[in-house]
Amino acid sequence: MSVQPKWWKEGTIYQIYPRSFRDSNGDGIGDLPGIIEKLDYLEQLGVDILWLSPIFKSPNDDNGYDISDYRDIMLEFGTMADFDQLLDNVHARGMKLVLDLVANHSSDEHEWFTQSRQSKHNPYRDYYYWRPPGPNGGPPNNWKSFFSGDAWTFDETTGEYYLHLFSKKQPDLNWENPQVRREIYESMRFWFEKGVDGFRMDVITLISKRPGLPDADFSNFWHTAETFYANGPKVHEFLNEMHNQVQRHYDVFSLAEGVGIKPENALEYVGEARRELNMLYHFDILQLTIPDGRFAPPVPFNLQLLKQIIGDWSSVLRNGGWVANALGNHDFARMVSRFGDPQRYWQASAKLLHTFLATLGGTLNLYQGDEIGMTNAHFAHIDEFDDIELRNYFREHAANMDPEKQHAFLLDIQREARDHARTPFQWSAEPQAGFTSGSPWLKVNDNFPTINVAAQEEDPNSILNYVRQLLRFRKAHPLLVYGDYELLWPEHKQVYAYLRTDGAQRLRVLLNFSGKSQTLDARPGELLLSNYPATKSTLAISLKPWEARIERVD
Ligand code: TEU
Ligand code: CA
Repeated sequence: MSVQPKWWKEGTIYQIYPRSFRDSNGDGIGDLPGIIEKLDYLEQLGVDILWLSPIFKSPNDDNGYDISDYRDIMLEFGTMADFDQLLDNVHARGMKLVLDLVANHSSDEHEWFTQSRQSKHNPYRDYYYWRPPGPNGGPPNNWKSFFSGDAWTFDETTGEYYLHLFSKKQPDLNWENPQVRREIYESMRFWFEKGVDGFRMDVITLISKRPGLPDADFSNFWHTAETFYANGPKVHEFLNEMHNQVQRHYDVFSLAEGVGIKPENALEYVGEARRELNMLYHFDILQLTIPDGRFAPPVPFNLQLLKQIIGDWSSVLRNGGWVANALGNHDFARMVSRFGDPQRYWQASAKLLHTFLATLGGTLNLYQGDEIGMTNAHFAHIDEFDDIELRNYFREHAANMDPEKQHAFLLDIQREARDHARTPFQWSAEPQAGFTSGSPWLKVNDNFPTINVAAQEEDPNSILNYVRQLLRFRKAHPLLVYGDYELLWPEHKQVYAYLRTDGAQRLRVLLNFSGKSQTLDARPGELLLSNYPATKSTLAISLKPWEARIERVD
């Protein structure tokens, strides 16, 4: 591999959703001192880079993805002194800290917007997209929001509409305005000067809108989001300017949330020569079972499609691009519930999914709680949900249904709800899973007495200890980061097998994505790691249900 080694390629990223990680002061909301309390745990897990979902001042309409001050800490999470202590403690351990830059939109409570909405001549007016009503007096065009309804809200004060691709409390920033870009770059410098090691960039592919804001076809929202909202005509101009003005002056990295980025256009964003962003995570696997969005009918898990996706993305790595591999984050239901078998093979399937992630080329990106196999929760009533995306969708579609229909509708749409990933981290079997001494902002999953860190800490066969072993193994085998990838038994419907090689060593990964034993017509290799106890080698490879094996082969 001609790839240039980098710390952000070899390091394992661990995403923390601070609101749900650990509450240190009993108000039921996770906070920065809570993260400091758990740095020993994170260091022992073996992760290298902590990505925190937004910690900036916010009214929390979308739990921090609506920023009202880009240079101050959210009240609920603590103070700037807490942040400085967290950053120092993380660096003292040789770990890195990455923040979440939400620059496509701000909060409507940001001073820029409170100014902007005051008058058409306010100096901040053009920080946002304001337009007069359309010919019929309604919104200026037919754009829809990710969070249901129109992407425009009418503002009485100046008799115009403002654009918000997400909630109405998340007005889109006008990146065509050089002053907006300067403000964002200044905010980035503020954190880089403090020593922050990079940014995950929220929906960064949406910052350039189609000129004239023309109508679009919204018959399939997610398709329109990926092909019309994303990858606008100036997105690369803006990102190149951001790189030249800010990023290139620091030893930092940028991780794009790659809405609309495919293997075909990935190198435009993350090709090293492009001097734009360093890596991206894509939605091809995250949306594998929900290709039309989380509330549309799901499609069955398709292993052949997963093999195809990994193959396509491995070409990006081969051609000088870089990706972060994730099976979950704060926007998706729990990976073991989505892609594993939490009922019959919870432990084996969780370990298999981690083995898959840890043996892929690119940067490994874990999400809090997946290392102990946290699962989806059960929500019985709409009031138990926090997420604005689901609550808006429910209100838009079910408000007038009779209670019985409403209940059925809620059971249906909660399958892929984002709240599943946001239930408090399960530390122990103590009240509220040891997350808080108060009452948690979101309910704790009922299974916390059995699924928690304390229960797994001393169990050598736990998911937690397997993940620790996996991360050590990955660190000891850089070919898993930089090596070549070759698919084996491509047609097999239940087994995903591939080679990772660097010309010296050849590691074969065997993953039985099924609840049935499978055999492969090949001699077993030298077993290095498995989620089952080693068995005596036979003439053929036999894989137990959800068995994952890493072997050395000649
Ligand atoms: O997510 C963008 C995005 O596409 C996700 O919101 C998700 O795919 C969506 O729920 C559509 O199904 C980013 C953040 O990760 C997310 O938490 C924010 O809600 C969103 O942007 C707005 O900032
Ligand atoms: Ca707290």
